[in-house]
Amino acid sequence: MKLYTYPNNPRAYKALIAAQYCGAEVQVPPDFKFLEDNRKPEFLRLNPFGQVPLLDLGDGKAVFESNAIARYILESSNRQDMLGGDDAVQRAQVAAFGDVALGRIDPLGRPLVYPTIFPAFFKPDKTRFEEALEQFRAVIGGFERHLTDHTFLVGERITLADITVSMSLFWFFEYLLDPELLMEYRALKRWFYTCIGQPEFVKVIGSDFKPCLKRPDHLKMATSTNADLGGHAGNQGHESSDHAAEVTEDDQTARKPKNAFDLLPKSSFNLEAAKRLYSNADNTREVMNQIWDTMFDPSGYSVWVVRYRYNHELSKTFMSANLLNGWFQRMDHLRKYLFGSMIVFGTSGEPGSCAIGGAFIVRGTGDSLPEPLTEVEDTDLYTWTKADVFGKDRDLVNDLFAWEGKFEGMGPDYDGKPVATGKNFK
Ligand SMILES: N[C@@H](CCC(=O)N[C@@H](CS)C(=O)NCC(=O)O)C(=O)O
Repeated sequence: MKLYTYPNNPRAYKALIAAQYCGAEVQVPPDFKFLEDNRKPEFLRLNPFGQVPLLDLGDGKAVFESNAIARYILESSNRQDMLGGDDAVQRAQVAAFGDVALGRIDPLGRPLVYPTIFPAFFKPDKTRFEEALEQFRAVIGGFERHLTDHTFLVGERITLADITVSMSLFWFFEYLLDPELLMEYRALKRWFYTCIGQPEFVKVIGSDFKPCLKRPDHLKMATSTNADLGGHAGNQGHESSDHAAEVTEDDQTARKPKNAFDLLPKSSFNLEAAKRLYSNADNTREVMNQIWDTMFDPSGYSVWVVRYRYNHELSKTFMSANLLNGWFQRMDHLRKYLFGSMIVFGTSGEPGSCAIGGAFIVRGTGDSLPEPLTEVEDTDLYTWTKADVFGKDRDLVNDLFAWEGKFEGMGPDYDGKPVATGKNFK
């Protein structure tokens, strides 16, 4: 099967992610020329609308429309479970969420994010932006409502609906939904990062998704009168498309901050040696004491106890572990500066039957977390409390690194819950 598309197209990602879930072979011809080849008669015979992505099955057969393509790939590989299985209601729900993605999210790309992604083709339009943002908030508000008490969109596992909707939202997360705007959509954010952290998604989109940290200036200007969005100070003079291109470049630079960890004074603590010692330990608690007493440098590093803020939503241990996997992948670039031990507590059951907590050694000693860490999307899904490993918190921190113990002081979310699994960030 051949998938015609231009590179990095989230609509094409739907098919490629679906293929990862069922092991289907999908080739993306690298020599396909978008806006040229899709206008040729032989392409129009396969898709009369001349659009990509298009799945070419050979022998003159093809499937067009991104949701239909992903559906076909799953269906033809017997992954009916990902289409809602035998349950007619779930099948309809999978289709319904896909329809919302195509009908209500995708059309808002043009006013809301295309001027940033394709500044040469789309000029920002302030009035249209305002209107579209209202419409967008109405749609994502619906998803937020649904996801507040659902882990995934349909049923208890990833389905085609999660693929189609997350990929429709992909560019919005990348170019529009900055942390300020996302404050109101925490469940949506949690769900989106859970989806893109799944190994099948990571194989297609990579593990270094760069979220929107700062809305491009021309969009800030457009929202500067919107009290709802916090009333950004107006920026003048960014209306022309030339400026839009400039702003986009500035924004790209802003998204790659210099690493504040590297600017800190040298420390005597060899974090990598501590990680090695820990990994080879027979008695973790003993080794942690050795690390604190003979290696640790409190003038260069700090220790934090970390608690998931939304334990009341967690009902499955494997999904909780997936949250950690996704988070760790997104923090991959910070391994040199951090050493963490996170635990999934509890057993699968009702919401709140699981909890996530752990401890991290972090480069830097300030009372707030260093910026490179706060820039990782998942960081604010957790509360971070500085721990005193030379006093009252040593036992708790040692328990958290050892994945066993009394865990005294973790709080009521954790009380009486057994350790289900542990994961290290090292
Ligand atoms: N609903 C369609 C939309 C496809 C679409 O808009 N494709 C764009 C590129 S992402 C395209 O081919 N545009 C060229 C054209 O319309 O001529 C889908 O999800 O597959």
